[in-house]
Amino acid sequence: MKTTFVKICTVLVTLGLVTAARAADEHDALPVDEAVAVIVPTKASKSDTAGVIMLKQKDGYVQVTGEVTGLTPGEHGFHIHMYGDLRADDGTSAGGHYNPHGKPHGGPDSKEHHVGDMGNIKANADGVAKVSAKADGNLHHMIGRSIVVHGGVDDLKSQPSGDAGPRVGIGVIGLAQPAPATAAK
Ligand SMILES: [Cu+2]
Ligand SMILES: [Zn+2]
Repeated sequence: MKTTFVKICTVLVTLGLVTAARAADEHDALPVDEAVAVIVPTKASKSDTAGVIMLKQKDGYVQVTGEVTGLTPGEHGFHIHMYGDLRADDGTSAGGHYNPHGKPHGGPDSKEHHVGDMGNIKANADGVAKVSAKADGNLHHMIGRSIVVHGGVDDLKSQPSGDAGPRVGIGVIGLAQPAPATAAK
């Protein structure tokens, strides 16, 4: 009797594991081709930072494009941060740079750097920065994290985050609607 019970339990556990594994496979198979982060000012910055950043999965990397406005002219640190958590007024609830491989901070062209290290974006005299950056890896793993724009320049070497100053803009990376919403009225 006891043996039968153990056998049944083993079968049930195995079934459970198989089901879980299948669910994980299906989850991984979900196509995540395009994501969007709508940048809003952090409350603490009292800035007008705003923007829309698109993230597209390419072969082995993620292409990051868009525009950020309301910046002071010059360079601003631009990163993917760990969490899509906007609870703190100063953006610190987004955590540190997205760094799944435990690397030191650097620039996108440094030999070693965080996956989230996209260097700086450069605002013109009108405070507008065109964004054209790259992040290594898989867009799927960036969903639910955030993009942060800093008040200062990322020096691409200071640890742990390039001494880029306060977080002035932040946006959660979310799935983009596949067909762009064209003037839905
Ligand atoms: Cu940052
Ligand atoms: Zn970094």
